[in-house]
Amino acid sequence: MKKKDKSQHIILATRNKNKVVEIKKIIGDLVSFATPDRSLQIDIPECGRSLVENSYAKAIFVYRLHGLPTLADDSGLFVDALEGEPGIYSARYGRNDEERIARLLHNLGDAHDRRAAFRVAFVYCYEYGKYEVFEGECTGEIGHEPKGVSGFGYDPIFIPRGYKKTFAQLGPATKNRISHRARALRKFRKYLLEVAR
Ligand code: ITT
Repeated sequence: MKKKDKSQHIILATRNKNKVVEIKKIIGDLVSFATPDRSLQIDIPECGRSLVENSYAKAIFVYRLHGLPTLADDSGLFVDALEGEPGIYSARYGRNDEERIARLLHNLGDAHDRRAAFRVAFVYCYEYGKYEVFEGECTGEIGHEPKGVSGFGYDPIFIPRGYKKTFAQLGPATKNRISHRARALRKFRKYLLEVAR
């Protein structure tokens, strides 16, 4: 069982700088990540029917550009009372975070059932046609108004289970321990340590 050579870069197929920060924070001690501008300028269509399909599309697209091991992340917030919305459409729910949050709170109204889950699917493409999937989930509920300034996206309205504050109030140390992304990346870490060379 060999630890992955830290001098070998893994390309991160995302244009979301906040994701890059979180991923590096959670697993950056094990591998080095690169995010070349060339790939980030290309808008990869998310037309899959699941997080895994979208993540796979991003990973394979960027792998084809660089021919280097590539990790992609597709994530979303699934709200029970909205039948899973915005789900895989989380990024397209509005033009910016403010609009997306406002739309979600409007659609949810004063619903009593505010249960929700952040989900993520990472696809790691390490050779042409060869890939692994790592999924993570963090359950919780939707607050009544945005609170906190840390993190990104829907963090100001998501209260993880077992807590009374939103991800945006709890801050990066807590989020990066319990989040959907942290859970999935722990599986990726295990894979790199035990399986990958
Ligand atoms: P890439 O496709 O370039 O990776 P993106 O921001 O478009 O970046 P997604 O397609 O995965 O990412 O869309 C996910 C949406 O869910 C987007 O609006 C994010 O802000 C939001 N999101 C994902 N992870 C989140 C997290 O940990 N906290 C809050 N919001 C999150």
